[in-house]
Amino acid sequence: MNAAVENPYWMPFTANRDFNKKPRVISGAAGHWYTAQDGTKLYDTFSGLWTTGLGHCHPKIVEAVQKQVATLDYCITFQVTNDKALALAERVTGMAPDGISHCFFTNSGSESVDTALKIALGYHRARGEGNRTRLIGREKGYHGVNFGGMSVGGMVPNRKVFSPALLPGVDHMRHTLDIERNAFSRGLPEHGAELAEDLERLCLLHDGSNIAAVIVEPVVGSAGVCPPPVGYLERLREICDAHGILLIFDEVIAAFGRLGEPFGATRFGVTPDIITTAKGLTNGVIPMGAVLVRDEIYDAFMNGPAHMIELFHGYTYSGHPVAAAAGLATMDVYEQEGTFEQSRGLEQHFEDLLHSFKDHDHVIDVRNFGLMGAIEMASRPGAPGQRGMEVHKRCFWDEHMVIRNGMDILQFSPFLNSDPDEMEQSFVKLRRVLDAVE
Ligand code: PXG
Ligand code: PLP
Repeated sequence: MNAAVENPYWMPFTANRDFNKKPRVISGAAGHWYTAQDGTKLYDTFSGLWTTGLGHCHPKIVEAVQKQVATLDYCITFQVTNDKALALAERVTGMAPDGISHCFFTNSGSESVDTALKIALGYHRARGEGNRTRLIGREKGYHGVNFGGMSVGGMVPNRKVFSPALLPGVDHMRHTLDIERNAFSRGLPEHGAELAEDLERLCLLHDGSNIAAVIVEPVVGSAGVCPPPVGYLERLREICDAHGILLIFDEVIAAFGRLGEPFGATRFGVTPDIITTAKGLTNGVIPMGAVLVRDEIYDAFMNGPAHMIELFHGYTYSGHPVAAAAGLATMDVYEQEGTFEQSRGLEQHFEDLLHSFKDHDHVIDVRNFGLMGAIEMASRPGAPGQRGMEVHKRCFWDEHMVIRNGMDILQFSPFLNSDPDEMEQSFVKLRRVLDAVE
């Protein structure tokens, strides 16, 4: 097939023309391995797309989904709900920090973020502070691709084309990646807590009373795994408290075991006002997201005539019963198999394997926290991203391994229940590839 002409699928975040020259197509999976269309088994180093921490086709989740789809396939989601959505809301808020006991369902991380921003604006207005409209994000932040998330996000290529259409009234703090001072930090970098003062400066500039919310990923994911400097998140929380600003943790990647805890918030001991999630909520099996909010936020909306809708927001598929059944089965497995503890137990091994690349000629930094890791390679002069793409393709074709690269940064999201030897083998394969590429 001449895929460049014939492939009708416009693939997301993909170099379509390059892909079409030699398509990489998966048609099956089990546990920690994908099966390509030609039958080749490929090791998955990225748990899907940070999604599938329990491995692929987990029998308990498969069973729950099969049963649900034959019992209640869909149910109107407005003014009526289904038993699975109710049960999942109870389950997820039960794992959250104290004081967070309501959640709103979405279908993705992008929808969770836009929902969170809308809730933040609605909350302030409901309390008579409708002037609090400014939103603060951070350079290198990834908050999905919808207009709100893109506006607070800080990934240049995602914003460039849409720049004139982004939300007004948004500012960005500086990012915290500082390779000069923090290269090859194991875990949280030592330097950079002072960058949280950017928020204080924005409060001075606009007056804090005009700022609605600040959104950050507790550990930056997409932009190449940047753990927060020691003390940084704590300081953001203090500044938000001092100015009445809502703190949103975007935990689309961090939640549900990736940091060895139910949430990044619980791992760091810093409680935000809103937590956005998706991915690990259903092990990636059915698309679903959830936005968790502090009780004061929910309560602020519960005014006015009781027969009236309090929040004019919702998706056709909010709380979809099949997604919720997948979510419930996922939570069951996390609990029954002790997944979060298992994830925590793998951290040291993962860190050691990543940092064994410290002395490789191509490598300029290694970063990790929890089961999130990145190896940053130097870019080829005049061709940023080319070396990373070549590593990705060689891993696929030569080593039968799916790895994720963001330009020249290789990202790793091992299974929460990885086999330590398999994990090690994946880095042996990676080393062969790094040695082979120029
Ligand atoms: N927030 C965060 C923190 C994310 O990581 C989203 C929002 C958007 O979620 P949806 O479900 O709308 O994609 C994400 C998604 C990567 C990569 O290579 C990560 C994501 C998406 C695409 C690529 O790290 N995370
Ligand atoms: N566009 C149209 C014409 C619709 O009718 C709807 C939902 O009813 C949407 C967009 C939004 O779709 P969803 O609720 O799946 O986000």
